[in-house]
Amino acid sequence: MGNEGVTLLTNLPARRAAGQVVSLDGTWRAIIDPYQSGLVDIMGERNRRGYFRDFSPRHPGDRVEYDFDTSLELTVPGDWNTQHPELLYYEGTVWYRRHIDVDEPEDPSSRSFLSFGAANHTTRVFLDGEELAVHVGGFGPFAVEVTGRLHPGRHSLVVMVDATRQPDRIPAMRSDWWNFGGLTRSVELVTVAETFLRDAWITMAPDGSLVGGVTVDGGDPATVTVTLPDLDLSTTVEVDPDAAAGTVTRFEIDPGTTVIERWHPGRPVLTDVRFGLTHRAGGHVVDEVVDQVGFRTVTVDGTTILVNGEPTFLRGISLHAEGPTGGRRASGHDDAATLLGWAEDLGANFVRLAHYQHDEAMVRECDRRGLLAWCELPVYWGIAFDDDEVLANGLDQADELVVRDRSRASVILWSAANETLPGDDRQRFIGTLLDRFRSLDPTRLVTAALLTIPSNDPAVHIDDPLGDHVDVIGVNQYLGWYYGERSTIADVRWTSAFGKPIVFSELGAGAKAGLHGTADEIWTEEFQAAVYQAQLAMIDAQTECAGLSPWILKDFRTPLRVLPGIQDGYNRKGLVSEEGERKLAFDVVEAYYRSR
Ligand code: GCB
Repeated sequence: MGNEGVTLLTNLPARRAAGQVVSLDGTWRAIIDPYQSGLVDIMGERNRRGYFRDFSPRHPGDRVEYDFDTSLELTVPGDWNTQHPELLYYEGTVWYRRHIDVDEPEDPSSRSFLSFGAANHTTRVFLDGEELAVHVGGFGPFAVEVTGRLHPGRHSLVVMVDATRQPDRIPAMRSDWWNFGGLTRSVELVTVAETFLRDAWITMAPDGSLVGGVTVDGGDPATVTVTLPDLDLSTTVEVDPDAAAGTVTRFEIDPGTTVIERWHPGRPVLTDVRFGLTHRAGGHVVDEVVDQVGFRTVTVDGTTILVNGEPTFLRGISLHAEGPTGGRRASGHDDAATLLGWAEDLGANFVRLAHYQHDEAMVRECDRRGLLAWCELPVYWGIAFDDDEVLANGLDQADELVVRDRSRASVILWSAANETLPGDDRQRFIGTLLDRFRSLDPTRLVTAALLTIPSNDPAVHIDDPLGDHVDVIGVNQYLGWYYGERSTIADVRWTSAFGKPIVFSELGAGAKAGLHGTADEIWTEEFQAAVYQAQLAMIDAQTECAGLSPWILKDFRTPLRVLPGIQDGYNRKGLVSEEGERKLAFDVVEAYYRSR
């Protein structure tokens, strides 16, 4: 099953003027439907009185067995699991409904789109009973065109969200995180001109030139002017009127003698960029995208990562998209600011946004704070690598991620996968995703987190063939926790067959906040701190290591962790608890980062 009726629109809504965006966040009505009877009747056909029709029993004779008006309330954005106790473990279908009230007739020279930040996992969008789109993928943004449909009056927007885990999805059947269902990110109605900028981006190439692209949607031949007012730089892009819909027109700006103050980790510099679209015949700007961007280069030299030409050791931390408290899906600026504030307190200059596409607010906040970021697709344990439809969905997810975030200076790494087992199908599948990253954005580095389970030999040599395809080798290793004695960690030496930077994308140990004892008692804060001490000393001695992103900033909800009294449904490898209490290991990592 693939996407239908969705448009890749990245300039919505964060880059649009306030007057163009109407928030549809807030309270929606919801019906829980584990059997999908709101969609399909007992004959297996599309249910003619299905929930998407938004009927309700208005008269005593009405044979309608549902009523959104008196059903459950859910807040959008938000996962459904943590909003009502009976939904905590629910992974089926929920129907969402809200009204859109329109006062004015639509301007015939404008177009409108419903923009979804993310909905987990498979979503059907219905307006006034008509199905407009299907979207597959729980973390990517998508938009649905509703031009010509919003005449004055009240409209019914119904969204069916199905969070069922399936073997032919990305992610698939098992993951070490909670399968939070629902409209987990904001929903907005965005109005644009008839011919408009579907996409507009700019970034710095390794040679210091500025490169980017524009995608114009609409029939009119167009010219796009890209302006950086603070730098006094601009260029004009002629868009081929005969190009197929969705064609990207690339441009390059040679800064010449202009000195561009660089965005740098810890010293972020952002500047305005404006993309103005005019009709080829001339005249005024009919559509405009405004963004705030930073410019920096990212390259590798042997096993070293260079940012702006300077060797940069990645003092990182991994994060799930879970709110700072309450074990719920994170969304929006405030969550991003709190989580990234903790990363800064740790002395980090880098975050691994695991294991799927995070909220756009995260990377925007990384830009503002000067934190480097690793962005990742949910290609995680047990993916059906031999299924071409799954790969097609992986490519769609890659497009959504890169097209949304390729203007963000903070983003230096696109990661295609986490812990996948070597094999021909996997090599082809992940290789195709990595190639897609490179063609969408040749300016950044690509990576994947490899699974390593060292033997007793202290010399660990990484030769996973995926190493050939990436620029940076991510290594997940749990010495001192899942395997290996803590006392022998110091002797371990890591090399690879590829002469590329190694980043320890995971390492760590579990501890229950507030549980104290000796360093030999598992689950105590002392045990976790001791593993970190041994790991950090070992990592400090490596010659091919370009950084680390320990697992993980905060304890997070997962059905895999069931030990009563200790885990209680949480992975306890956080440096802080699920309520934000710091563990001893936080201080150990902080001391190391402050000294590097
Ligand atoms: C891993 C996975 C991560 C898990 C972690 C753990 O290797 O990549 O998703 O949560 O280990 O805690 O076992």
